[in-house]
Amino acid sequence: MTNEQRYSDQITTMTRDELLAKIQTQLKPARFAHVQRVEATAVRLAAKYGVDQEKASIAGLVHDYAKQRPDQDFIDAIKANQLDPDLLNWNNAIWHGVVGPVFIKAELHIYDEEILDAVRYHTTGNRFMTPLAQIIYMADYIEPGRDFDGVEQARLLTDQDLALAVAYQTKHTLAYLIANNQPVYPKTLATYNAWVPQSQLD
Ligand code: DGI
Ligand code: FE
Ligand code: FE
Repeated sequence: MTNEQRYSDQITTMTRDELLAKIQTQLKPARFAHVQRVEATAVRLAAKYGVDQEKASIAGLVHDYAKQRPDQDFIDAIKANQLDPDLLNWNNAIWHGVVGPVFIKAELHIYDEEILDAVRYHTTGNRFMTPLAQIIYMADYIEPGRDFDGVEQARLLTDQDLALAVAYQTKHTLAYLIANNQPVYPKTLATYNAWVPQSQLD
């Protein structure tokens, strides 16, 4: 996507440049570079899988918009918007996705529910994910800056079978959390149950 690119007024009146500038005020350079790599990866996957490339661009750019906010912002937002009170028992790892759309709506004026759901589910996944949400979930995991055991397999699967790739990430994230004695957010477990047992994963 070129920098001058205009988005459909249905989603935002900002150009891509204007959106990037707003995101840059919220993120340190390394995180800002990450969201641009997720965008590029998501747009490529959108073209491959017949998904709206503009939504993939915007969702990729905004998916970590709230990642570097203070905890108190999330606590205030959970209370003010009467979100599930159980969220208060979690932390930034969960909040930046689930609560991120509160800030994306208020500050970026982006209201497209498919984009916002892709942000909500980008960390934990969800039982139901549109192809756009699956693409953001995978693009975040496989963008070229990622380097972990299994990332090459995840990249191959993402190009072959999106749902199988979602299952792969979900299984490996849950295994990682368990291996590290981390608490498992209920939606992460629900994603596992919805995507992994009936998949053709090895
Ligand atoms: O924001 P990013 O670093 O780009 O990536 P992310 O949003 O996918 O993941 C943020 C972190 O969240 C990652 O270290 C894994 C962690 N995570 C995912 N599901 C769960 C979780 N952490 C806990 N405690 N519980 C979960 O269910
Ligand atoms: Fe994230
Ligand atoms: Fe991310």
